[in-house]
Amino acid sequence: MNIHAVREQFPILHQEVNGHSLVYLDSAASSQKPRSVIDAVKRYYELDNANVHRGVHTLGSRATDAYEGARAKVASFLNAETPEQIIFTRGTTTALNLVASSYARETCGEGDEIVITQMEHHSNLIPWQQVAKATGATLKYIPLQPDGTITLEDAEATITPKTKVVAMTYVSNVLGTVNPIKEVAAIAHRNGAVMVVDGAQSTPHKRVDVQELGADFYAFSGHKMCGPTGIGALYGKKELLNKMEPIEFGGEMIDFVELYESTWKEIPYRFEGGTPLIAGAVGLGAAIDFLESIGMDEIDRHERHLAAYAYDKLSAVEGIEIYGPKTGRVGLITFNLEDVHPHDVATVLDSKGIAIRAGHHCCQPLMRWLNVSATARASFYLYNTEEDVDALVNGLIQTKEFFGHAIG
Ligand code: 7TS
Repeated sequence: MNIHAVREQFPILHQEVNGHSLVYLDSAASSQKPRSVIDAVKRYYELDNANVHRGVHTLGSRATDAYEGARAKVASFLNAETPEQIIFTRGTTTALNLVASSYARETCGEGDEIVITQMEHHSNLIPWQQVAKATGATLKYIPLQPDGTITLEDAEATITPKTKVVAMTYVSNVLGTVNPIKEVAAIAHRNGAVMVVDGAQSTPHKRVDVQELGADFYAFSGHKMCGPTGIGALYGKKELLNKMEPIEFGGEMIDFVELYESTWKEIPYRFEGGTPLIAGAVGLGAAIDFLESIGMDEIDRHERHLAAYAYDKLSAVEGIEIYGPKTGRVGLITFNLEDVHPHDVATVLDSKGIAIRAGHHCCQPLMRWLNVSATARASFYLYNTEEDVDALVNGLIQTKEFFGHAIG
């Protein structure tokens, strides 16, 4: 991978912020977009724009082909069995809520169990709380080890024949750990439960094969993987999707509408009521082409190298605490500096053109488990370099000095 050629393709990276060259280390929140994605969206609006699945006119056919072409690209990217198992959504949050509201509310009842972990993003936690409240099912947590990982023994002990749903993130957006989804899915299936995978932080960074993982449902967001905001998808096993009722009703998702009854289209259309984000899907398709042109294994390798480099360099900063295990992590590092609030860390770094995230990262239960109210987080993507990490480390040393003097 030629990092300079990659960086050339991201126009936004070549600017100064607060008088310094931008160092963007917040891709876990949202990634930047390459020229090819920006151009695909622009080209769509300039040449092909029309509504989909409707008219017979040429632009309508082109827009439909572009939209359905993007669905086929997503299916192939995830190794889904067929494109109709890909439902376009606004992103991971909407996709997980669809599974919770449509599948889980119908499937769970009093005495049943839903199993998750304490490292889940709120998007893969609150929907299950709500299902548990509405159905009388019990929400159970696979405990975390001191380093934030889970063990298969604990998964075996928590998942029982009463479990109907196991929902877990593939990659933690705070700890950077990769969960053993394939093994947990096997335990879920042995107990008759479905496996729901939050792929928000895995899909951008590593090769994903939903069939090999044993995922019954898999959710992800386009904006974290070089695509536009407002588009993502839910993959589901065909027999499960076919049984599910839509949760949004209106145009485009129906077969026949009578005065008091209606029937639904087949999957995926019954879950895509209303005019979809066509340009977003086109942009997502272009993002997949872009990522595949570099290679997911190559991206994974680059980020692991950066994460290891950053872990070593950051560990040498006095007074830093890094959360999560040293090895087996993807390209993000969550930390705190002794005696400096993470928001102050992020503010000082921003004044030097370095963008990181500070806060609870939509993981309040995990923050509580870590015994902190907030942390700082630097996250890397294919366009980041060792120089970016060096800038971060220097920025942190200066932050410490600045606050050290302020306190002293
Ligand atoms: N699941 C995980 C693991 C995530 O990291 C995120 C977003 C979501 C779900 C929700 O994705 P959305 O696209 O529907 O919003 N995580 C982050 C983050 O870590 N910082 O900002 C957003």
